[in-house]
Amino acid sequence: MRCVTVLGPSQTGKTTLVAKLASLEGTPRKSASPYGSSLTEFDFKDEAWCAIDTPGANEALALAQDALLVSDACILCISPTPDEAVLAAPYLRAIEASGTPCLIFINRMDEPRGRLRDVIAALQTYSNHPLVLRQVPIREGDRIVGSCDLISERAWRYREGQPSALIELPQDAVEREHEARAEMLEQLSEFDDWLLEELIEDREPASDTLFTISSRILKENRVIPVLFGSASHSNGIMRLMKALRHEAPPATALRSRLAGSVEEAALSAVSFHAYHKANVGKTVLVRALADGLKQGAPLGGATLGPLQEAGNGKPISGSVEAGSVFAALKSDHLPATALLTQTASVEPPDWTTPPTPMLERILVPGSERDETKLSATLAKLAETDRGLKVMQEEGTGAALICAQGPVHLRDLRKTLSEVFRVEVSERAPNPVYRETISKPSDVRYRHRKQTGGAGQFADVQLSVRPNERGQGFTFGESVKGGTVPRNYIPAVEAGAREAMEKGPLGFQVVDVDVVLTDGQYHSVDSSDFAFRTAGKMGVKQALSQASAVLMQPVVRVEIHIPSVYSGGMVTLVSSLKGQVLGFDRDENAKGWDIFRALVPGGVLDELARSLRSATQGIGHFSKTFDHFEELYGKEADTIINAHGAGAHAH
Ligand SMILES: Nc1nc2c(ncn2[C@@H]2O[C@H](COP(=O)(O)OP(=O)(O)OP(=O)(O)O)[C@@H](O)[C@H]2O)c(=O)[nH]1
Ligand SMILES: [Mg+2]
Repeated sequence: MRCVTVLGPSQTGKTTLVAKLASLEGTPRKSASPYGSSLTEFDFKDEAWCAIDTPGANEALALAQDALLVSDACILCISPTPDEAVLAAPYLRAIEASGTPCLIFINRMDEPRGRLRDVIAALQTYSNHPLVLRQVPIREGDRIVGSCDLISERAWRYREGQPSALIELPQDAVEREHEARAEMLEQLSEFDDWLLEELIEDREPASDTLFTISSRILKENRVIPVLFGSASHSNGIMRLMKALRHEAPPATALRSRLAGSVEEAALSAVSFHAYHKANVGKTVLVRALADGLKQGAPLGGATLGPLQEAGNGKPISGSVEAGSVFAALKSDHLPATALLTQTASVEPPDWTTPPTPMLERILVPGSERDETKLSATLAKLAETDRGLKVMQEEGTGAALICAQGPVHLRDLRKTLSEVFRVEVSERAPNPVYRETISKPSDVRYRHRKQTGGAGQFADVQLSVRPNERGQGFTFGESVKGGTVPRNYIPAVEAGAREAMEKGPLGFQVVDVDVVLTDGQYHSVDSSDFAFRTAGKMGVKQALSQASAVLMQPVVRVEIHIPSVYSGGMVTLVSSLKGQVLGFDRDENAKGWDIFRALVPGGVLDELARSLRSATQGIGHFSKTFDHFEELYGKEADTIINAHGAGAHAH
């Protein structure tokens, strides 16, 4: 079986294309698994195929990456509009990183829009691989009525719902065809010395030889051939399928491509998705890379449970061949995405890592029962969804999730509710604020209590001073003459530390130095407890007299965007009170820039939203905490009222 992923921007016709490819001969067998992508098995010229149709949403890029992990080749399906080429950028980036041989199919050619040449030029911005146009359109007025293959030089006229008819190339298309063919040959000759020689000698190579050459060049992943047509009108579909049949590499090539951290000979299979179904447990989708996998056979360190055909869910009784895609049931031991040997599962290559999730939300359970279930369920979901990160909110310990975007979040809540019966509501996480003091303060504090017999007594004199930024809390003592006995000093320090947990503004206090300078004790009534209390209360009092100031987190962000969007980034970052640090070309992705900036922690949600709308959902950022920065005035008051002492007072 050979496996091809169909990916590309939203609504470009991927699902229609897969349906058409799969029904060229016979009836497709389509999956109904609860999986964001869908698997279709079909036969073409006595060979079994599996097509993975991935959703065209930036938030679902991880699904496309997982599909590439098991694919011999992929089809990037795009619209024929030059202005929309940028939408393909994330996919081209993922395809190049994965090393998967790719064909581009420009769909919807029945709706005449920009020039084909402009579409290809715009796409080339995002690809290191030369894009090689393999067909030219035959036009009648505005409409495209057929195509001419540049290798065979055969011309075809489209017929609605029927195979295209072979025709004579119309006179007015001949010149254009010759030009395009010469360009194609020149591109191919860069990867074939024999062809280069032929061209220099001005000889016309035979089309059989050219097919062999172009097929080798695609197997070696040197170029991206470009074909076109219209899926909904069945135009260009047979040509595309034949290109796949002749030019897509066999499954053995995938095995060599994935070998690296695992020796090729030991690589038995690769898993690429998993899902939980109520009462059935974990199902893992797997592609076999070696013969002989079956129920009871060892894989990934345990034995395989029952197997099902990935296409129509029929039980598989015997063993499967290398190249087959199947569903492994009751497979809790298999990771969702991994390279599998008989005895172990190994992390998949780095390029499969999904983009850093940008949308952070706190999930609030609806009931006590949901509360206990929520964290276990989220942990389980994160195991099968690498686009999802699950953490805990600082301070509250509430479940903090990072999702790829609003659609991903909605799907997640749907799974929680429908599969796991956990109901949640959501809120934005509270940014982590801190406070410090801006002037020194000395206090004397006496803790004294007389309750019945034993009393409590401790007296401390404390000098509290601002520390330098980032120094945190420090404690010292300069007690002379044993006014506070040595053994009580650690208790004073512990009390001072406790006072740092929440300062007068309602936030954790940082960058403060406390020195115990003097005090008094009582031989009977003093205790660790009494000195700890005195330390805590004394420092609290000192802090309240030391002009507390709010500190907001400042976060360093790395924004990844196609270069066409770079122009707008300075305004976007400045409008969020961020500070631009600079930008560079992204060495790992052609046509992309990396923009570095410092932004206040409180605007991250807004940054994610603005970036989504400024870049049609393509841009994303990663973040790391940088430092805390003092914040004054109205802005600080608003925050204190919303999250700090002001809020707690209400
Ligand atoms: N005019 C025209 N419409 C097409 C063509 N191919 C698909 N469509 C239509 O475009 C719409 C989207 O098609 P789909 O196949 O669902 O597109 P998709 O890429 O799978 O969309 P997502 O999965 O949502 O990203 C449907 O209404 C199709 O009928 C085509 O070649 N020409
Ligand atoms: Mg679709």
